[in-house]
Amino acid sequence: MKIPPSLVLAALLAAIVPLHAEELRTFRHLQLHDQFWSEGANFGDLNHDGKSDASDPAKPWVFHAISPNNKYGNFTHGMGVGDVNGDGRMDLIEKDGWWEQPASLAGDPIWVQHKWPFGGGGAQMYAYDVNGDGLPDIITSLAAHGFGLAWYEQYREDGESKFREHLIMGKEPAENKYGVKFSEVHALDLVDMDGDGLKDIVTGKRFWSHGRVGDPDRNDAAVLYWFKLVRGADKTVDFIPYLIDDNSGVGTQVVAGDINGDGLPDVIVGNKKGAFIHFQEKKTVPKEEWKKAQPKPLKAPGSATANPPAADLRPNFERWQLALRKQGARNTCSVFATVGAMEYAVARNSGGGNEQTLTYTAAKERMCDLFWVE
Ligand SMILES: [Ca+2]
Ligand SMILES: [Ca+2]
Ligand SMILES: [Ca+2]
Ligand SMILES: [Ca+2]
Repeated sequence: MKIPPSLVLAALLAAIVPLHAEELRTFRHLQLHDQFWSEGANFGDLNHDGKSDASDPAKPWVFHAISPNNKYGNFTHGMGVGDVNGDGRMDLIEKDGWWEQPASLAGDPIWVQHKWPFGGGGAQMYAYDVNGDGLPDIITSLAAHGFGLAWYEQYREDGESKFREHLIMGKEPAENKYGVKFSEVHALDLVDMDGDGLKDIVTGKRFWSHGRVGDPDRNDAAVLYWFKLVRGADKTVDFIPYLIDDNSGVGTQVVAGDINGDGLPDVIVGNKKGAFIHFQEKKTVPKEEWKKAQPKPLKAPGSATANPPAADLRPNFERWQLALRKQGARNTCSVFATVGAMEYAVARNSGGGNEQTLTYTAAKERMCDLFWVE
């Protein structure tokens, strides 16, 4: 019997190749450029050809200068890509202003610089019409290693783009409507987190940017928030801070997107705390429970339930012949310490000595806790 050659080949292959072969996946390392330093990067279709400019990442990327060599540092903070003037061409945004993309990129022209101070150097910056008036505004953190988050409302004056700063969050809790503050605002994403059609800010604290030293409040909780953009009927804007987590924060980047395919944007973080995915979940709850979970605005100064304004008690202490002393790190004077001081003064003036009350005795020892700060 003559055996067909194809059968011979099949038998040979079966002997060589294991029956249950597995797929092995490997990855190629591709270096895009040999000179690139930055504390953050953005992708965008800068040359408006309809394709992301990283559409063929396998080929070396070509460097196009858009500015003179301004001796930017290796660790420059605050940069973004967005159409600032609304002409359909993507502009470059940085902490000192924005660079307007010219009509043609042929010959690599220098882009037109429009100087404007957008903080001291934050993280990823965005052009987005926050208040819905048709003009793109700028969203940025004010200091990657300090404090501050703001949006800059664009307005036009004699055809020029100008910007009005609206602080969302500062150094003190009172600078945010809801009392939120954190430092090291080193990464931002701008994503519609709740699907209401308005983009929201995702940001948080980059815990220990420089390790144990350097950055203010570096040991505070590594919080991660999304700030929900709400436009009021009266054209006002609110960013409601919803806490996502308090033990992860952000890195030099934070990315929000739907990771598990359920339609809800999730948040992914890598930093000195570790690597995290925060899956967004949605559930229907009774109205009371929902209300309880809402961030509460700080009480307005002067309202019936507001905290009393700070009082200067120095004239009283002078009258009671109590020495003024600096109180140390805290910049408030506790009511207990103040009452203790008054008891001390009363007891001394009535000849009761130093042992009249326990509080009074303690107060004498704790005098350094008292009074005022320059
Ligand atoms: Ca533009
Ligand atoms: Ca606007
Ligand atoms: Ca939204
Ligand atoms: Ca999801």
